[in-house]
Amino acid sequence: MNKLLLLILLLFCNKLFAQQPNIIYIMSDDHDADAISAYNKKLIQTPNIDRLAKEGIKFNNAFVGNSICGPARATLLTGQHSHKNGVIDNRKRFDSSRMSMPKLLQAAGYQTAVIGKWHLHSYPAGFDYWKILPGQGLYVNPRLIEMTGDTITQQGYATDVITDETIKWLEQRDKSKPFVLLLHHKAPHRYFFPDLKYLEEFHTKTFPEPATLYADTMNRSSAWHIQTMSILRDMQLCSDLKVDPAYVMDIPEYKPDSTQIAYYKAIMNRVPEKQRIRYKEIYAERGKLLRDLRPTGKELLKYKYQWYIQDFLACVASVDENVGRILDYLDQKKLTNSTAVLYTSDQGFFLGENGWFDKRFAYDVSMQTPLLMRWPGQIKPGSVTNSMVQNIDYAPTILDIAGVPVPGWMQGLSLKHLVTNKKKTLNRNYLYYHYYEFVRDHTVIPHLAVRGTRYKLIYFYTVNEWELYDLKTDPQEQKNLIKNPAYQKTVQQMKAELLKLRDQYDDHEKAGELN
Ligand code: SGN
Ligand code: CA
Repeated sequence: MNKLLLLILLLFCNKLFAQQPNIIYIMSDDHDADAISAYNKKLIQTPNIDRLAKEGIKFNNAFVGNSICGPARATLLTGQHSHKNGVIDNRKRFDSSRMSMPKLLQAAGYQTAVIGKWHLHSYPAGFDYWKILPGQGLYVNPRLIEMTGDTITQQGYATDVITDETIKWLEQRDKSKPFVLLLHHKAPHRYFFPDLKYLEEFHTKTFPEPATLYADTMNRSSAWHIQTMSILRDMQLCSDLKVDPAYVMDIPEYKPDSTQIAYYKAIMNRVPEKQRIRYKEIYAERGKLLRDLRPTGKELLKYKYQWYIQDFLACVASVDENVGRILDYLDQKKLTNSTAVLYTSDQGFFLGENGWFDKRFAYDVSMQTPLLMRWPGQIKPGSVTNSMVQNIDYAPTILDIAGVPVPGWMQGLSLKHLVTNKKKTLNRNYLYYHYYEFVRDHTVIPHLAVRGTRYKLIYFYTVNEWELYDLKTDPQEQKNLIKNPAYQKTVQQMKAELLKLRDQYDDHEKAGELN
């Protein structure tokens, strides 16, 4: 009798699971949408990532709530803004005893896994399987922490290794259950170290410069003055751009510090011996040019920009190739139709706009993130949406796709009905933003922001400075309208929206009273 009951229960579960899709969430690190050809054709071709747009939906207006790594990851797990999930900056540890999206999925019978970058200081919880990079992780022969707590070294290039590990797990998972897999790449994060085959392809290319590459950032607000994310001034020759220190050691204006020299030595020691000569040969071209031409100022920026973009895009090429490996795997195993696939980044990234690299600012370049989603049979191929969505929405969306109720404490909205076309818009006209991390790295002043479809208001609260941008007439956010008499009504209205969101999301600790 009991056996019969068990059998009925098992059959019921199987039927239930058969209807529950698998979900693969792929997130790379610092991958700006401009470096995906589905968004922008001027820099790189990414046919595999584009396949998700072709066979699914592309979000033109996906944003984060705090443009930095750890916070974006904690938001993915909780569907909450930083002040609620506790990870307001990269130094904070995620309290893994908290309830989270993976724990809810696990309780609903899903098999859960996370592989790759984690960066939340505590170990993952709510996952049946995990294998993570310690901290930022390494590009070459990365170390990986296993569930036993042991750290192993895996030979190979990080983006390939993380995908190998993912496919290994997909092969040995319990195939009777649906799964949710978080695949988190390290690339194309700083110091942008490419696989040799893609460096070969990209190091000879010349890329178009953004319109604001040579913008004067010193005579604007305090935040623009204080930031240290300038390609010309802050991007380092021997680490970021892999110039052999031997070429620039004796040139005062290029002289590398000990960190850069140590990095160059370490990375060249780590690359496979067979490739080392070629890596050095390619990068020697940069050293020779500096030694022989001694460019400075704009001329130097011109070269640094090209070298930066070459390496960055070559890293992206590996990410694209490896997204292709996952999609091929799904095809081969006939899992494509039963699996929803999402691709995104932890946030956007400056690719030379304002002369900058890095992220952090509430400006669209860094607040925006790519988001593509394929879910066969549910999302119409080739769909595009301009609805404003935010990374607080990812956890509710994944739960909703899995058929698991979204708890009230999550602050995001499920995008399921938006992507399946059952709902035309989300009931939300403004997005909330709060950046906290004021550190030596890039020294971006903390700020609050509110983004509507037309205007954005930013408040750098530690220096009491405001900015207002008209995103329609000034999408590059170059003209601060805060003091313009014609915009004072808009300023008041946006301030009211900011206060409303602050109350709604219950964020009252850091910024004090707004006035
Ligand atoms: C490192 C980088 C920074 C970067 C932060 C945060 N410096 O500290 O450029 O902003 O990580 O990046 S480095 O010299 O160590 O490369 S994040 O993606 O983890 O948020
Ligand atoms: Ca990042």
